Amino acid sequence: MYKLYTRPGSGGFVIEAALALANAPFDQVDVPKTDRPDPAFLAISPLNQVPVLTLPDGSSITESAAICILLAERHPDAGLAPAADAPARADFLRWLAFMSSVLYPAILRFYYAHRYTADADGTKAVKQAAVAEMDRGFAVVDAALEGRDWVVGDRLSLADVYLVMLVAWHPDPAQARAAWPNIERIWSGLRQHPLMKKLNASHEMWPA
Ligand SMILES: N[C@@H](CCC(=O)N[C@@H](CS)C(=O)NCC(=O)O)C(=O)O
Repeated sequence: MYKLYTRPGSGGFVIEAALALANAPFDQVDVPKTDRPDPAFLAISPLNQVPVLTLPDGSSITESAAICILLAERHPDAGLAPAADAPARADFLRWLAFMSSVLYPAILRFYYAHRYTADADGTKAVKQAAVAEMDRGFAVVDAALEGRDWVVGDRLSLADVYLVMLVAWHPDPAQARAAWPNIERIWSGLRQHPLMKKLNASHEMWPA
């Protein structure tokens, strides 16, 4: 049985979605936000971050993109990602890596701005730069989605769920929806998806 360490409104959103889409039972542990983390949690998540997935063999894995890829590999019938030999596989890997290495860190710089400056008055500038960088990244994704129904291939994959999770964290979601119509097309579809609605009820990623 899997065990997912998560928190409402966190990157655990996409992992919960993956496990649900794969019909994989899991225990859920909500990890409180604290500056005094439990040493047992630090042993599996040295940066004190969620999500963390403990696998049935007892080992644990951090990094949302890696967890998505692993779950897609372990549950091939769920169609969480294009198969390893499918034409859309390269796009899946590309965009998942882009989102986790460009967009997610920019979002973190906004919400944890104090970590990115030694200047007590510097957080405003860090936040401004973080928004500019996330906007640059979302614009790249939006341009790539022109004329597309899904981020990769011709069906829902974890790349769509990951993208929607990230854009929902944009500090100005209304501006995001207006600025990136191709992302908004996918997001508006997923806002009607029964599983996303269910997850949103606990994660409150966007207004119901
Ligand atoms: N690179 C990690 C980032 C995970 C991350 O930053 N998680 C946030 C919640 S969305 C967190 O736990 N932050 C707490 C902290 O950094 O103190 C991933 O992709 O999973």
